[in-house]
Amino acid sequence: MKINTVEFIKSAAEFAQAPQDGRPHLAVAGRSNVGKSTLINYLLGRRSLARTSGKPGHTRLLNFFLVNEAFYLVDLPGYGYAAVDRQTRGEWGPMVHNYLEGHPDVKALLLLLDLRRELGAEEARLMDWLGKAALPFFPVLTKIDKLKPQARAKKIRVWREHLPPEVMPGALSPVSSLLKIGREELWAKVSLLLAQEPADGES
Ligand SMILES: Nc1nc2c(ncn2[C@@H]2O[C@H](COP(=O)(O)OP(=O)(O)O)[C@@H](O)[C@H]2O)c(=O)[nH]1
Ligand SMILES: [Mg+2]
Repeated sequence: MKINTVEFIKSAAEFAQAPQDGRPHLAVAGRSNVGKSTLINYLLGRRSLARTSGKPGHTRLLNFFLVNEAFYLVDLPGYGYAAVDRQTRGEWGPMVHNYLEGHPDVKALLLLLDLRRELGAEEARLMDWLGKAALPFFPVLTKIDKLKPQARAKKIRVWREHLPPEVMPGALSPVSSLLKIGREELWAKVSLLLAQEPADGES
């Protein structure tokens, strides 16, 4: 994907503040520290557009980036999937949930998973909920540079085996924002969902 323009549009604390102009949204979700902001910078070819931080829980807002004036890439708060866990209470939990479920332009979600971890109960619940909400999602394994090639390949196989059956084996995208691996493959998977005719009468 060629990135011609990227514009930070806004941070929203509420669903109602999200841009809604007919352009598709691609949301990026995952635990704090999984590498969401770093991946967004890598995907967009910008060094520090989305704020990155080693501190967990840094981002608590929905951050909207307009790409090529065609679609929004949305940096969700960490633990975004806690929104679907009724046991979890949090200020931004319901916000993410409402946004993903209620916004008409949300087309797909990148669900980031740290290669070195294992599928957690929250992620399994989130995938289940996304399936019920009929929201397509793409699992992305982050930080693959953290393991040496042999261990990495083994771990990727384990992830493939543990993902829910409705997730196609080819849907899993291993990436390293650090070593710059996986960008074009990931864009190729999601770009069809983001392709659309320009909206009528738009300025
Ligand atoms: N080794 C390595 N570290 C990464 C990678 N992506 C992110 N990180 C580091 O992981 C930490 C958390 O990243 P960040 O993007 O802020 O995560 P977020 O909380 O999900 O937005 C930062 O210290 C990043 O430098 C990667 O591909 N490889
Ligand atoms: Mg972040």
